[in-house]
Amino acid sequence: METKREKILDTYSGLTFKNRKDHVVELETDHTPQEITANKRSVPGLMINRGCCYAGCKGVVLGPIQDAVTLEHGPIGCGYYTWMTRRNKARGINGKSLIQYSFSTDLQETDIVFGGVKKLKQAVKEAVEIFHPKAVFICATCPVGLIGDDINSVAKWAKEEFGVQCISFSCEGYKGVSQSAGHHIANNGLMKDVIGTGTNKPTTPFSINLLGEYNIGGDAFETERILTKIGYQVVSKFTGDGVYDEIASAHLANLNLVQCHRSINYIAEMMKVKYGIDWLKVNFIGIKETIRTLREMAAYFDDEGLKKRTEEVITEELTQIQGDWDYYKKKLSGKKAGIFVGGSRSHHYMDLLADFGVETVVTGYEFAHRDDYEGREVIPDIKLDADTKNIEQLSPEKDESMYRRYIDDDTYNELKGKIELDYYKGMMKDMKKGSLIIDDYNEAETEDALSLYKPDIFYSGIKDNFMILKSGTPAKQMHSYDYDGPYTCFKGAINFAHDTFDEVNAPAWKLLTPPWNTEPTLEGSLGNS
Ligand code: CFN
Ligand code: HCA
Repeated sequence: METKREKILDTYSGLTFKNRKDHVVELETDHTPQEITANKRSVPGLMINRGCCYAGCKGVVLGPIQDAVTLEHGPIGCGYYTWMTRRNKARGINGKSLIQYSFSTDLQETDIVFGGVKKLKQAVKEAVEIFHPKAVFICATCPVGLIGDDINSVAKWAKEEFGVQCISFSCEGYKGVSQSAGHHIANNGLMKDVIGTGTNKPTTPFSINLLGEYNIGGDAFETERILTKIGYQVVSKFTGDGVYDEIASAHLANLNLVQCHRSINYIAEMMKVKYGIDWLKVNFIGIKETIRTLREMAAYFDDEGLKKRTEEVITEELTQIQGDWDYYKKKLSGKKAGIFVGGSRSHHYMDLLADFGVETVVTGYEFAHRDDYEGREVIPDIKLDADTKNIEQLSPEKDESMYRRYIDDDTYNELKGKIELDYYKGMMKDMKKGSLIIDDYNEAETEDALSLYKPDIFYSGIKDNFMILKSGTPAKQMHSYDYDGPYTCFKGAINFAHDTFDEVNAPAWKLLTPPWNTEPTLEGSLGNS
């Protein structure tokens, strides 16, 4: 009998089938990772959900830093596209935050013909004079790379002219295969020019940086509340509610916590090599995951007082939510979910759903790498370059081998047999037989997955959200939380369950009939023969 995976792929013509078949996996056994192809160029013509390199650099990593002007050098559309759609929150410094602005040079045709450097210099000047930012980050878009405007020398000029930090990021949209390339470029720039330049020394030994927390819907606020209550000092956050000087002082913290494992793991590793700071992969999304994370952190610092305080806070927070947790578990248990977002979140939300007895049956990422799906063995302590402090600038194309970056393959293979390797779990390990995993999912595949798996709720991106709602499936948009949140830690988990419960039970769904209830679906002809 044809499997669900085969049904989805059968609608493709030959060449597309050949490309897509390795990106779609149906698990053959419970909790057993299978090989998947990821981090590859998309097929032209398919309606995909990915963003571009510029979106990853400007929109994702740099944009949330609240006292920097992130200036888009390019046509206004790119500035508009990355303008607050992500809904990062920031407290503001002395009542001021720059993240609600969209700064752009608004390049026109004449600038493309005659060059945009003059306009860029003027824009930097105005930004500095009007907004007095801590730094200006110039982010290039596609046309800038094509016409060759020298943004590096403009950044150098601005530094001398205005005495303000100015960094250029050559993150033209066409680079790499997705926004992931932009994460690398932003990370490299922050590592090279910002981290290590600050002097804010932490005052406790339990000092941490929270990496890969972008404060969507206030998530970072809730995580910080719990960490501070236990006694940790949050030196910096990358980059939600981010503050330039705090990020500059990140090298003075004692431990890096990596929440989003896709966008910022590079900085964690580079800081390990350059400053000897260990990092832990954490997850504050999900009640059980939060508890696991807090205990791992306490175990890392190995301090009796800290361990005791951790348990006290866990008990206190659990006591406050237990009634709601039981209630929503009863209401949601047995439901099935679909989740498709960019990188880390699909897996993180799977953990949170499991807390309420909801199984994720259909999932995937836009641009994750193989290890995010399959898990990966890693060498626990990369000390090899610590003496030389030789930080290799990462190439967006080479990141498949990130865990082996500082050693060649021969050394890796030699070590592999001899030392105990750490294992980082990918999403497949948490899924059951028959579940569907799609990499770089597109609209047609999402539609097919909906009709084949009929999830009770679907957590989506911005672009696919309306198509899912129109199919009659309750859906929540997970890039901005549909203006809800926070969803982290204990109270956030209850917020999430509450919003999910409301969505699933909205009376509107009774008025809609999914097309697959009245029309035959998946009628494509075999294109792979
Ligand atoms: S906040 Fe993060 S958690 S940073 Fe990344 S991989 Fe995007 S912007 Mo959209 S919501 Fe999404 Fe992740 Fe990390 Fe956000 S799942 S796609 S690039 N992402
Ligand atoms: C991005 C940002 C994005 C877009 C979401 C979407 C976000 O990577 O370009 O278009 O579905 O969270 O706003 O991921």
